[in-house]
Amino acid sequence: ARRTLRRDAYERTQRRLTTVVGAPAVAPLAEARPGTPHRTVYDAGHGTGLPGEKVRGEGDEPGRDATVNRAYAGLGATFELFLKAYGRDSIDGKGLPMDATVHYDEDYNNAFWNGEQMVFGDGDGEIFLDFTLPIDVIGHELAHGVTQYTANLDYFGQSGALNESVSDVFGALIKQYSLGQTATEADWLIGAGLLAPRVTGTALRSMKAPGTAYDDDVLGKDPQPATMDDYVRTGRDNGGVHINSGIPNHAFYLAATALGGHAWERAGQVWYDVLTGGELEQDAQFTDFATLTVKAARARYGEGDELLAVTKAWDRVGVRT
Ligand code: ASN
Ligand code: ZN
Repeated sequence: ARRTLRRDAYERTQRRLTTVVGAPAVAPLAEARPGTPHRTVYDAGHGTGLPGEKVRGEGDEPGRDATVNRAYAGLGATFELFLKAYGRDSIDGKGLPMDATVHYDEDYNNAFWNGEQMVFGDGDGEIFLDFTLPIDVIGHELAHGVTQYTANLDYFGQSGALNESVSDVFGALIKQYSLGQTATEADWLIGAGLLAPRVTGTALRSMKAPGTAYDDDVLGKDPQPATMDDYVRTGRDNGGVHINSGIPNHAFYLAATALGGHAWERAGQVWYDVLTGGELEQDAQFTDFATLTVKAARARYGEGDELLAVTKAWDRVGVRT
């Protein structure tokens, strides 16, 4: 019964969050010099007031709180990938200051982008640990900000699953970039190290093998499909945005590993071009996104390996291009 209660509370949180994630942005004024991050980390002290007390600003030395230091480093790694790989200056492309609040609420089992800033819970220690532990989770939440300022994909159904997938793609790339990993060296997991020891699983999601990240009494089985054959029709989770994201996630994994080398360079560039190119509609479906990746691969790299890898990847997950 306790487990059921905990799971219900978790799902209520998830439902509440999805409304928060869709909130419109109010952009703070940019203060950083072009090409440098402007990070601020706040501590909510286990309350829900945002942003909380400022505990580390840009250029400040690390303090005693490892959660604060991880959030600061994760914001920096995200800023660096977008700048060095794609020439993008922060979340909005115009040097937007990056704010994060840690120690949000008590036993809070999530992290989210609220339209303006990052928020991280500490986890309850029974299902989840501290949400700043996986750098790809930090990257995932910040990538929601990038999507909001670019394609602004509607957070429902297939466009919502694309919104989720784009966050997983760039989250994974931020981890790979910060570790200097190639596509074949990477684990392609989202949230490795986040599950509490008693949970049977490796991560929140797997881009390599969607549906295999966990299988557990409390969390249930990872519901993600890898291909359109297993597409899940549901009204929950905004129409399965965290579920069907497995399909575009797996397509990216297939394209990136077929190409080899650093996934942020060619596969990542193609996905970035689609996200920011102005042709992706807010209500885009999988096939719309897939078609644009083919177009973007051809535009940037011509009739070569990139075009072939991208086309084959979508074909293998059953999405028409
Ligand atoms: N951490 C979740 C996400 O970024 C929050 C949510 O359920 N919307 O997708
Ligand atoms: Zn997300």
